Amino acid sequence: MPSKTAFITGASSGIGQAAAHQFAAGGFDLIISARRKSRVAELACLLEEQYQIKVLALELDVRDRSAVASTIAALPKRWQGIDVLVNNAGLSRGLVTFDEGLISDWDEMIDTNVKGLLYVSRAITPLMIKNGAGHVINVGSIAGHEVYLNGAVYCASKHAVDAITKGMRIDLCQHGIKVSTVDPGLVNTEFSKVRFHGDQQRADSTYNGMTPLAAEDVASTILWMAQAPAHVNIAEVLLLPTDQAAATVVKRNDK
Ligand code: NDP
Ligand code: 8X3
Repeated sequence: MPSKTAFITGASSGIGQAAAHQFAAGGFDLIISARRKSRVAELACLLEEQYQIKVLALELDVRDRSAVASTIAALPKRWQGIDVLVNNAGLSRGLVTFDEGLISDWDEMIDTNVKGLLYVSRAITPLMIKNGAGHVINVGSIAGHEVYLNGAVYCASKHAVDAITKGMRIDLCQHGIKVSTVDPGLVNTEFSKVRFHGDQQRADSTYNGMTPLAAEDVASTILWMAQAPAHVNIAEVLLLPTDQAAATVVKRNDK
């Protein structure tokens, strides 16, 4: 049986990188992308060697509309049969009240989490339609289910991902394309360091006294969704650490 191909955005770190490992172990050929080319290039070499699969590493800023369109249009024919798209690239910037929010942070979140996901999906779903099948798995968040203090714009961006997921599912159903979302709670990745503009101490304090999800926990869920039988769409998974009951309800063993 020919191998399947998965395209994973934001594969240079965290959930995307872990997903690349797990899809590779599952026998998928991979297109992996991120802005940090050296990281995805290194990962590609490692995965090809470890799992005897083919990996194409792309430098791609999902906010760059024309780069997204031209990069995907220029994919060699061999890479145009994309079975699974994991829209994972995303970030949070800042955790402050609305009146103190930096508009540059808001732009970055909306441009990446919402517009970037749209650009990539718009370029790849016509290829899936041409192939007569496909599966788009969006990485949403508990922040797409709830709004919490100081998180208005990040939460808005993930609420938008939720709406886009539902809309894509409705529009693409007629073409046999599955559209799903995995919505994690707290996951210990580079996410909090990015949110706090590089403040590692503040980032680490996010997980004080609790056990967060690991990137691998989310990655194995994404792979499970991708490997469901053709007639089954695992449409939505809310994935929380046992220590987390809601966005801001976290059991902590404070010293
Ligand atoms: P990381 O910061 O570890 O990884 C984020 C990835 O996104 C990196 O590979 C980064 O690559 C990529 N990325 C960011 N901006 C862009 C861009 N403009 N173009 C292309 N790639 C980009 O965080 P996570 O792994 O945690 O985050 C992955 C997804 O999971 C995000 O969508 C996030 O919102 C979501 N999520 C995270 C949770 C958490 O608690 N960690 C919980 C719920 C959801 P590079 O910088 O090299 O471009
Ligand atoms: C990331 C998890 O709780 O910081 O989406 O919104 S949270």
